Amino acid sequence: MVVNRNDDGPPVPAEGAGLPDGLVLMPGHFDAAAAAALWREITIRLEAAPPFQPTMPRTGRPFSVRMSNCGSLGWVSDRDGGYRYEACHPLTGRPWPAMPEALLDLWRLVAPAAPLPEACLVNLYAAGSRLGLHVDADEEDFGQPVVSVSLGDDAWFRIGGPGRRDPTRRVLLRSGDVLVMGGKARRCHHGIDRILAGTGRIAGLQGRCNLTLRRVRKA
Ligand code: MD6
Ligand code: FE
Repeated sequence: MVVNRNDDGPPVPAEGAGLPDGLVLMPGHFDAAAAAALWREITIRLEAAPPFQPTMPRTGRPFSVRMSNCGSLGWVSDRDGGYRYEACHPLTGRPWPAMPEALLDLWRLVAPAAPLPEACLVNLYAAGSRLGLHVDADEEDFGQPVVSVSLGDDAWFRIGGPGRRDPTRRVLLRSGDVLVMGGKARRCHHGIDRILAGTGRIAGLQGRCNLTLRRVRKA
């Protein structure tokens, strides 16, 4: 994994030590003020597109994470339709709110060659929420990275390999951190083991919010 402490330009890929190539962590890319400003942008959008609780395909089991989206496409899941991208909110039927400009700027910085993302998935974690190991696999274009921003409480992120049983390692994600999964890391299993409740310092954010930017359709 590359740990990028220099925010002057796009992250430079390098050989990782035990973590997949193409995984880049930019600790504190958003400072406290920028993280708080980004959260305010998200709260405005959550009023128009309220968080919903997705359910697993087939079983209908609810996720412990609540979700919403910004952008022209949003990730949704329910028992009958499964994992997919939709242009409208499943409950309101309205189009998703626009992507915050700060997130488009982030994408241009870390993925300057990539077409702009259509989707920003907003994941909201309460104290006991977790997200099981998964691969982001509902996009047409695996050639583009997934870029994530963490806000609020710290969380233990787990990442393995392309195989479900590959060995895993954990990485602490803190408020303001940016994590990029490109290259080989794009197809690696990952999830959230645990939220460290009460560690966040953003006004009006209890728990953790994670934003994942994805290019969904082939350009
Ligand atoms: C989370 N993140 O941090 C969950 N996926 O709450 C993800 O599932 C994720 O952080 C793809 C790329 C980066 C991520
Ligand atoms: Fe993911």
